[in-house]
Amino acid sequence: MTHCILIGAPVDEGQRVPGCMMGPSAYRVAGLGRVLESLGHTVEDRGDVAPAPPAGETHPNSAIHHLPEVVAWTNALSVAGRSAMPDGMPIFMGGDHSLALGTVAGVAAHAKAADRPLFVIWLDAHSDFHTPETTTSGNLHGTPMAYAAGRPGFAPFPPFPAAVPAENICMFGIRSVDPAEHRMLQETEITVNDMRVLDERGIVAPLREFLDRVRAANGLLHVSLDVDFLDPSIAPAVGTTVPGGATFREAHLVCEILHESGLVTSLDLVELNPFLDDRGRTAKLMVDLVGSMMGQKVFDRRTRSF
Ligand code: 6HN
Ligand code: MN
Ligand code: MN
Ligand code: MN
Repeated sequence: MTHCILIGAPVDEGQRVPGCMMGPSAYRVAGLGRVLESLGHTVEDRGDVAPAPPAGETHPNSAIHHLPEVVAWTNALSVAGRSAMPDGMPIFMGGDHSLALGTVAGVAAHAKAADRPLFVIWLDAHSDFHTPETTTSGNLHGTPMAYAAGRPGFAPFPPFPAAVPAENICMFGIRSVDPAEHRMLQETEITVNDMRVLDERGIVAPLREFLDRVRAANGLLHVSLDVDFLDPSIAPAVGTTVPGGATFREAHLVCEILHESGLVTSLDLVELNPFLDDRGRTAKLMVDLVGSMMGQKVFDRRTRSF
């Protein structure tokens, strides 16, 4: 039994398709709390985080938009994440992926204080490995993984509390990487399980290899689940669809194996844009995936939602 702490992060400023701010409401409507309770967990909804007023930071890269807003979210979510960690498992309901600038920072601050290594699994079509200096879209949702890995070039963001070592980062489902991200990733030891790797090896072996490392190190494990990890045919409600994503069963299998591992200590649900959804289908699928990650079994669908 886990104490699940729902934290709404209605962040919309890290990209340009309005609607992600409705994500936390969609997860509540789709029954995220009810599904977790039906699986025997306790649920505490801490409501939506409210950032401080933006402070007016600027950056020489003129492509960047909403920098002060995203910095304010980063500070507020870092505090919310750090303070939730000792109490249970925070589930951050996004909100676009720029929220992970804050959530991973908060979790990393907790890990440092607890003297435990932090591991991150990034389930996404994208590597999100830009820095504010390299982004050409100016959309800061393309940067959180680089921030957590301790890449330079993140001023005026607060210094990342304790960089996550490259060996502790594993990406899954990748199929859209910009040239600058590719160059920077090649300088690191980050494991990039792109769709080609998953086509060839399947999900199970690469995931178990990573989870074995987490277990051996007695690590904390942060899961960042971007809706566009999923194939757009099953998850249309996202502004950055990329064909060739994870299937329904591949995604559930990842979540089921994560559950079996017993290692997950925090979770981001990001990029859901309910305005683009088809009768709540994507929101319901995301809730069902959290169910699998928290113990729902194929032959025990007490809370099957569709
Ligand atoms: N996401 N690499 C592209 C960009 O604009 O930097 C896409 C980023 C997508 C962000 O997946 O959260
Ligand atoms: Mn705006
Ligand atoms: Mn992402
Ligand atoms: Mn993505």
